Amino acid sequence: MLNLIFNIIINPIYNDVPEPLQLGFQDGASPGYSGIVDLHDSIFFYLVLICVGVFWVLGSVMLNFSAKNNPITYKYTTHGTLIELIWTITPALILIAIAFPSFKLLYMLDEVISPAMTVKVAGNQWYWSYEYSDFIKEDGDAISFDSYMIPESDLEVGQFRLLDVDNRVVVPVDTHIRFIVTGTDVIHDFAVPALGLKIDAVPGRLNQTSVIIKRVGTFYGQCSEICGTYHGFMPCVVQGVEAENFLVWLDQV
Ligand SMILES: *[C@@H]1O[C@H](CO)[C@@H](O)[C@H](O)[C@H]1NC(C)=O
Ligand SMILES: [Cu+2]
Repeated sequence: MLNLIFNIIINPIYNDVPEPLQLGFQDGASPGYSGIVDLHDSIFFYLVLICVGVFWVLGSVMLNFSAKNNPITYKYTTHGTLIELIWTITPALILIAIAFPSFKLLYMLDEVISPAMTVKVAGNQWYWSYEYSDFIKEDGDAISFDSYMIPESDLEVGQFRLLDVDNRVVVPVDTHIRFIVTGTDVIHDFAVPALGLKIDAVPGRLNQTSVIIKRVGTFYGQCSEICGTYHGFMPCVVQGVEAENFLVWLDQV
C-alpha cells in the first residue's frame, strides 16, 4: 500500500524497480513470486507468535522474579517436566509447519514444465549476455547480444541509475520461458525480484529455471553473487511484452 502511494505521488510511471526507503516487496508478476510472498507472509505469522511469546515470558520473569518483588529464591525448583515438554514439542511442531510449505514451494519452483521457449543467460565480468537459441537469424546463428549497464553520464530522463541496460531481455508474457544460466569467468547470479527469479550462474555448469510472466512490464534485477569490482554495475533487465510485439522485436534484433 505504502509503495502504491509512493508510486502514484513520486513516480507515476509504472515500473518494477526498488524504491527509496522501500520496506515491502515489489509488485510481483509471476506465480512463483506470489508463492514466495505467500510463504513469507505465513512464516511471518509464526515470527510474530514466537516474538510475542518469548518477550511475554521474558518480561514476566523480569517483573515477577526481580529481587524486589521476589526476595526469596525458589532454590529447589530446578525443573518441571510438563513445561519442558511443552517448550520442546511446540517449537518442533512450528518448525514442521514452516518446513512443509517451504519445501513444497522450493520443489515447485525447481520444476521446469515444458517450456515454450528457452533463453540462455551467461554472466560475465561485468555484463550479461543472452542467447535465444530457438530463433535463428539468416546467417544461421542464434539471436544473441550483450547487455551492459548504462553509465550514469549517459542516462536519459526516465532511466534508472545502476539499473537500466542498453539491451533488455525481451520475452513474451503468458508464456512458459526457460532460462538456462551459466557463468563464463566467476560465479554471478541472475536475479529479478518481481519475477521471483534468482539463480546462480556458475562457470562450467548449467542451471535452469523457468518463469511465466503474468503482465506486460519491465522488470529490474541485479547480479546477486559478489563477482568482483563491478558487481554492482551489471543489472539484469527483463521486459515482458505481448506475443505480437515479441515477434516485432525478433524481427528488429
Ligand atoms: C545452480 O548451480 C549451483 C552449482 O551447480 C548450485 O549450487 C545451485 O544450487 C543451483 N541452483 C540455483 C537455483 O542457484
Ligand atoms: Cu555479481
